[in-house]
Amino acid sequence: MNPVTLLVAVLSLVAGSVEARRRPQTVDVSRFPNTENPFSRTESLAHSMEKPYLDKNFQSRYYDYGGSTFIRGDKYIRLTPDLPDQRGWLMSKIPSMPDNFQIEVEFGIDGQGTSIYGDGMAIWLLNERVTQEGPVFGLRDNFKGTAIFLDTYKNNGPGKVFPYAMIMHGDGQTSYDQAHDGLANEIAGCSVRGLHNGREGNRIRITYVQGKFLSLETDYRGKHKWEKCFETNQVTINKPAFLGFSAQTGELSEYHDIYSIKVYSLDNPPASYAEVDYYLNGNKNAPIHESYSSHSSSSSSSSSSSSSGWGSFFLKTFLFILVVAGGYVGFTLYRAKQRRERDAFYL
Ligand SMILES: [Ca+2]
Repeated sequence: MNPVTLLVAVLSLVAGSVEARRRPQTVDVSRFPNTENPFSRTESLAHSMEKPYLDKNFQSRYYDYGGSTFIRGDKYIRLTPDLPDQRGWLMSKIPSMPDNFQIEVEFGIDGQGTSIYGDGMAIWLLNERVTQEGPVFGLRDNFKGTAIFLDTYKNNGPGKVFPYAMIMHGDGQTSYDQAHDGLANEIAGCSVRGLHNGREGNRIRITYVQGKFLSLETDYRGKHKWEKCFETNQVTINKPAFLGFSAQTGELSEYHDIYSIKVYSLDNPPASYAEVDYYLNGNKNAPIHESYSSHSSSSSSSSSSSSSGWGSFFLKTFLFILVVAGGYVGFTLYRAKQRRERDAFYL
């Protein structure tokens, strides 16, 4: 192709992409018109636990608990006290997790130890019901299902700041990588520094939408602001799924308390974490993604994200033209050289 023709073709392609970029790529603000309850969240009472946790016969209809766990109806579900070598668990009796869900857990992890403490807490979505104590945050190893670990003690996690949250999928045979804080099977994770503190109001939220994503958010130290720890599309929650919680201490200790568990089904689920951040957290600078409908967005977020988008777009276009121009000069020089050589040959 003639280099000039090539350049013209490239410029028209660039012009075409300008038109494409004008279409909204922000979270579509018209996708969930019900702003009060955008994803049609419905609480699943069969999974929720709130004070006083137990009925008048001191039973829970939907959960079993064991090991070091004890429940004070006016205060907490204490998975472990701040004592060494404790293992405790709480496990749902019913495997019917909704297809798309949010789990919100309010909890507290603290104790006498101010700089070293351990070992941490786990949230389980298990394909088989496990009520057996063991070395993986209080529950037995070789689990089948998905686990999120809030690891407060660094065994050997180079480069990581602890406490550290991570997600792992267990196939029933793979062991938790105890020596390296789960590194061998970590799908996603983040540092949750500051999570070890005694205040009520520490929360985590897990959002799962089948075939789309799973995200973990935290809100601690009384900030009342959800922050993303991670999102991943590498996790599938298989069924049956028993929701469980467990914790353990070793030589070092801390208490692990749960104040409340709330599980919601998302009947009109978000398609991405960006939609959670936009609709539930009110983060109008949520990461942008392709719009789902032809409605155009006129919110301030679209103008702010598109203006930053324009900056990078012009930079990219400039670099692209530079490369094409460079190629053209190179090609011209090459042709001139060839011509000189040919002329030299014929002389
Ligand atoms: Ca650890």
